[in-house]
Amino acid sequence: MPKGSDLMVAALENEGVDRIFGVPGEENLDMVESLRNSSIKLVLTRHEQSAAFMAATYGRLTGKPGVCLTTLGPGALNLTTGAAYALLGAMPMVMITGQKGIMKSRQAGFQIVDVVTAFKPLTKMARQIVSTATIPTLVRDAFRIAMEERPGPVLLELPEDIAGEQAEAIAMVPVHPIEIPVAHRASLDRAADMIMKAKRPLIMLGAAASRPRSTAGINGFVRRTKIPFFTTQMGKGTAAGGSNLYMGTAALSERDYVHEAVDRADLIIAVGHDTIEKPPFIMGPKGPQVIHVSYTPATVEQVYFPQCEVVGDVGPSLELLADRIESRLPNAGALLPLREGILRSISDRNTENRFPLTPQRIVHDVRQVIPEDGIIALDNGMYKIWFARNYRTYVANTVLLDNALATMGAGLPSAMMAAILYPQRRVMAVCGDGGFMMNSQEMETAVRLKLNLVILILEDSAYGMIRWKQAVDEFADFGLTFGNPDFVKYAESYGAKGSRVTAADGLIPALEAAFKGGGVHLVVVPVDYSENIRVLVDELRAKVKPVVEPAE
Ligand SMILES: Cc1ncc(C[n+]2csc(CCOP(=O)(O)OP(=O)(O)O)c2C)c(N)n1
Ligand SMILES: [Mg+2]
Repeated sequence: MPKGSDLMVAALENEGVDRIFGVPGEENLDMVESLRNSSIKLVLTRHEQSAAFMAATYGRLTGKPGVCLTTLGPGALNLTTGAAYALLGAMPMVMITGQKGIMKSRQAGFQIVDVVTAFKPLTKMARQIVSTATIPTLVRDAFRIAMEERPGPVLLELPEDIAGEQAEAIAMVPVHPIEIPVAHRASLDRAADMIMKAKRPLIMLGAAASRPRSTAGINGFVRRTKIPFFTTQMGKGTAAGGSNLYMGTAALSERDYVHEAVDRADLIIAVGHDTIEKPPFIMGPKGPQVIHVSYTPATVEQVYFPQCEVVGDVGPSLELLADRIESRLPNAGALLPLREGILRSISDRNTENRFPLTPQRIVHDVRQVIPEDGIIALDNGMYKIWFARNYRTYVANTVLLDNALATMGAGLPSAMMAAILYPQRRVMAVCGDGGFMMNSQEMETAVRLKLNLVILILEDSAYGMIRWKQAVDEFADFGLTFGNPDFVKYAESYGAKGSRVTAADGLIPALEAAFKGGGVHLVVVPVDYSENIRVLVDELRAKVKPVVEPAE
């Protein structure tokens, strides 16, 4: 006779789960035993937060929920940041947490936290399993909810006594693919009409454009309409073939070079924009009209209120839209003449020989050693703006950054997940010295899993981004610097390799050697952040004047 945890594991196998990330507690021991006898691998991490970041990234990259496992109370609560990361980032994830028995209370209140309630605002669904008979349906429903648009995290709490209880053998619920309707004909006609009338159209590719199912249709749309496009930070790389139409990435909300095109556009076709991202541009009463094309309707925000919507499966809907407008757009390329100037300004001084290295030089050099399909996973810090702005991408999901929760600490775990899924590609984590230390213990996991992974640490001995904001806002330089361990020795103590860049032309050879050597290799590069103020404040203020005054 199976027990509850056997049914749980069978239900997970039924969903095609191959790995579970986490840190078990004693309440999960039935579950661990059932996993031992299953096809599913248990991947231990050194903190539950990284297990959640890894599971969420699995969901982001595959479209299927990643799964993580923790004990009750303290273990479960360590998932909160990961849950928020998946919720804001629209990444499908299933969290399974333990709990004390619910039929008897032999330890009174020890370690008991109302986890289900705590996770309500952080998930699409949070449920306690109260009977073995409901396990197959609850698991199937959890996966459906996690995967469905807009994807996100769900939590199932499996109490110890339900996990250990003898159960009837119950049939699993068959899995069927998620069907998303295509946009309505009337909305496609309305959008086609607006695009054909536009004098200076521009496409924007946003976060939902990066969903694994979106990208083929998007490429076709850009190629067939020949309308130039820009991307949000999380939409980078989604139009591969059309990169000669690429106008830039909006890493700032206004007054960057790319906004010269945005401000002049009279129509923006926003594909997959999700307003959890820091605004890529700010809509105002006089600015461009916006057509919102996505899986779900636009949330109306002060800075985003599209005049037309095309809601449905993005790829096929865009195909139908392209059918209506292809070869009927005399003004498609109206904004293209701005392209060269924008891209030239962005790549200004990116081979400068200064040491410590400038952020522009670091982005430039990283691009040289990462092939088109190579993946960089960024943590959160000042360099994220530079990578979003300056790093050219050709393939969807080759820059994994978080412009949603924008949490520190996810860079290394998300890179590890990418390295597990794509062992044949070059994968690199890019972290600040602050963010890296928030989950650096996962170096051990990466070494244990024998991953091929390069970790680049930008060292400024500070929470640089906040220090920059402090300076921009004219506060005194105070309270944001720290000391670091010797990162090379730190890497070596985990059985990884480490190297330090000591000259401006040392980064490319260090990264090449790290990739060629294989295994886990940490490279430290000192960064000169004086460029933050020089470029992102002074230069942009002087050179880029807003064409349209944004709304307050
Ligand atoms: C978990 C978390 N804590 C705090 C912040 C606020 N924050 C954003 S960037 C940053 C500094 C990052 O420092 P570091 O990783 O060294 O990168 P740097 O900006 O120095 O390159 C901080 C504290 C955050 N986003 N996430
Ligand atoms: Mg730093």
